[in-house]
Amino acid sequence: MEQIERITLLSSREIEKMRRAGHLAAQLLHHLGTLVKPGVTTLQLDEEAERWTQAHGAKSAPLGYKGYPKSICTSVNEVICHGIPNAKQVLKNGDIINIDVTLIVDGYHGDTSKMFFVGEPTPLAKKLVEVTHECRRRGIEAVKEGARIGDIGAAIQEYAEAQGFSVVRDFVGHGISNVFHTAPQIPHYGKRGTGKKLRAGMVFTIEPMINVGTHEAEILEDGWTALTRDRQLSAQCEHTIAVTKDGYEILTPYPGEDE
Ligand code: EYF
Ligand code: CO
Repeated sequence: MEQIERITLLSSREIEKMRRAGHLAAQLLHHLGTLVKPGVTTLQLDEEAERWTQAHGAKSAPLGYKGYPKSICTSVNEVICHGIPNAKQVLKNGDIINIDVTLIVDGYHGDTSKMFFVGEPTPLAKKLVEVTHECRRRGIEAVKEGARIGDIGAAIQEYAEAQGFSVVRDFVGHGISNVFHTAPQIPHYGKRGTGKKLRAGMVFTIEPMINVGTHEAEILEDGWTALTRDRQLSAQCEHTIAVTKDGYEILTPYPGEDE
C-alpha cells in the first residue's frame, strides 16, 4: 500500500482481496434481487442478506457502522439512500427499490447496489432507472490513469440533466479498501479537468443518485433515511472500481451484466 495526498494506492495483492469481496457482494445482490416481489418486506431481505453473508464466511460492513442498525440499505421510491429495512415496509406492485450491500471478506470491502422493480414499473420509473444505470456506465467510462475526478462527475451530470433529471449533491462516491469510507470523495456532478488525477491502484465507488425532480435531500426523523425534498422518485446504482494501467476494473460485476 502506498499513499499520495492521503489517497491510498492498493497493491495487486490488495486488489485481489478487493476483487474477492466485490464479487461476493455482487453475488449477494443478485441473490436478494431474486427475492424482490410484491408482499415481501424489506426486513425479510435484510434477514436473508445477513444469513447468506454469514453462510459465505463474510461480514456485513453497514451493521453497526456509525450505529447503523441493519445489514443492508433498502431505499424505496422517494428514498435516495440509507433506507432502513423494516417489518412494516411491504413491497407493492410498481415500487422501485435500491438494495445496497457492502461485504467484508478477509478485511477488505466490496460495495455495490442496484435498482429492482417490484412487479410492473411505471414508464417514468423505468426511464429513471435506465438513465441512472447509464449515468454509472458513463462515469465508469471516464476512469483512466491521468483523468481527473471531475471528469467522472461531469459525464454523469451532463447525461442526467440532458434526460431531464437531477443529480444528488449531498452523497458522493468514496475511496474504499480495508476501510469502508476513505479519500477520495467522488462527486457525481462537476466539471471536466478539475479535481485530483486518477492513478493506477486507486479504488473507489461510483454510486450516482438521480432524482426525477429537485436534487435536494432531507433526512427522516430516524436520523438515517435520506429522501427527496419533493417526494418524487429517486434511483441509484453503485460499483466498486479499481483504476488500472489501461483503464479500470469493475470489482463488483453483477452476474450476467457487462457494466
Ligand atoms: C452517520 C450511515 C451513516 N454509509 C454509506 C452509515 O457507501 C455506502 N453505500 O454505498 C454507505 C452505506 C451505509 C452507510 C450503510 C450505513 N451507512 C448512513 C447514513 C448516515 C450516516 O451518518
Ligand atoms: Co458506497
